[in-house]
Amino acid sequence: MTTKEFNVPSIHCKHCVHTIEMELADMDGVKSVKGDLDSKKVVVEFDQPATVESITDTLKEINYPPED
Ligand SMILES: [Cu+2]
Repeated sequence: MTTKEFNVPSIHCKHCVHTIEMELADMDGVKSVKGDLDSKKVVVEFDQPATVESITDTLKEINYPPED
């Protein structure tokens, strides 16, 4: 299991957090997703076939691109 924290500056309300949590939780290999409105961070626990790259791609597709 890998845990990765993503910075997602475009999170601006609880609906954003909800959308991100639902979309990422839908991915094969993603075990848990916890988004935080105040810090604009999303913590994802995952195994293969999910990867940092595939999670990043999904976040971009739904218009919540992660930043370093
Ligand atoms: Cu929002």
